[in-house]
Amino acid sequence: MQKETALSSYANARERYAALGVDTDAALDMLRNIPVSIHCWQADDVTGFERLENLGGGGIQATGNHPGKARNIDELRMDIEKTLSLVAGTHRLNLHEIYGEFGSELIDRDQVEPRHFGGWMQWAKEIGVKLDFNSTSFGHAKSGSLTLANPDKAIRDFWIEHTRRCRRIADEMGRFQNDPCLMNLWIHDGSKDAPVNRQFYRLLLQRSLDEIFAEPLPCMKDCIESKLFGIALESFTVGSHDFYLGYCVRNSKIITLDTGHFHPTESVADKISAILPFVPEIMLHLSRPVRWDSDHVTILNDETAAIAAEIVRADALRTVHAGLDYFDASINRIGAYVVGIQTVQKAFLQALLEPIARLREYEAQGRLYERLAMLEEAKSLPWGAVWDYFRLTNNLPSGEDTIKEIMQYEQQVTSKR
Ligand code: RNT
Ligand code: ZN
Repeated sequence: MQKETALSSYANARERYAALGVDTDAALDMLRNIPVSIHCWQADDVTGFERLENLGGGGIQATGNHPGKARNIDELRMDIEKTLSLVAGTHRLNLHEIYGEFGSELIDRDQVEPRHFGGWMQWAKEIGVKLDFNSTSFGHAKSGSLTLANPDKAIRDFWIEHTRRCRRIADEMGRFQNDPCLMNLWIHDGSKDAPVNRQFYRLLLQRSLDEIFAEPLPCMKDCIESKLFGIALESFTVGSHDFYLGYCVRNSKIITLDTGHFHPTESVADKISAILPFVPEIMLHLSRPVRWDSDHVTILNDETAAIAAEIVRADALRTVHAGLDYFDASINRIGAYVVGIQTVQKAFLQALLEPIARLREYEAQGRLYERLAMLEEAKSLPWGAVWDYFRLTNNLPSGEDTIKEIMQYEQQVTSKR
């Protein structure tokens, strides 16, 4: 697209929005400051760099065999740098424990230390990215179907030790980057068939969490993520939404809402204002469930747009954090990243451009037809011109050229792996 065309389209859009009381320049300033926590595991299909045998499993699975997945830390960093060069704004990188720099050492999960992430911290600082973190309890000989809720004390203790160590690593990251590291805890614990001791496992999990969180760590924040069910664990999930919602409310922990972890007709957007009064913060794993928790690339669908709108309407940009969580191995992985990140940004842009003052006025006055009609009008306002201008002013290629650049990177780099 010609620069002049983009500029004049923006000037028109700006005027249209101004007539509705919306300041497009202010919206763009805000958009630039919304970080997306980018999940490191799309780059290599959730493989990681452990020397231990990676067993897969744990209720999650990347499907597809598109060539070019990152095979080592250098390739993964290179792919993340390429991704970041194609998006505007300052973002975060969300690492899993299995992505540590273990070299040729056989480091079991209960032996992991902050030093295994020293290189990551240094690199992240150099490229101006903050880190988030996750403990990893899936894909390990001691995982089975139960980890922190395992009746076998030795196994439970192994995972408690792992998670405690991960919290210390997150704390080191937070201190190093002078910004709290958000550490997510997700475990797959559950069972294929219906158990008769549901409460027993939940009490075990509650006790394990209490032990894990006993150590105060000032530079990290705990987030806990529920799940509906995992593959081969269809009948019972110990860490269900209700369980963690209760746990987070009682213990002031951050709840992670993954858009793939609810019944298909449930709205995660609606949960935000319902939960926010009772928890300190919310972490989001934005994903796209197709029929089930399939971890497809996040796209600009009704759910993503509604979530961004809810956050903006609730004035919760500081307390609700946007992160990505999907792993599609069937397409270009850098492209998958860029689509997801830009989707989140587009959703926030639409939300920031909403003529909210006017809509609220209609609602307060009971002018319900006008509210409905204005919401529908807003959908076809020229937000695309504002988005193009955002790309232009951040020195990014146009949408079409972004696709070309990603294909070029595939030809020159990833296809040769
Ligand atoms: C799994 C959870 C979890 C994982 C990552 C890899 O269903 O969504 O967040 O995707 O920890
Ligand atoms: Zn998730």
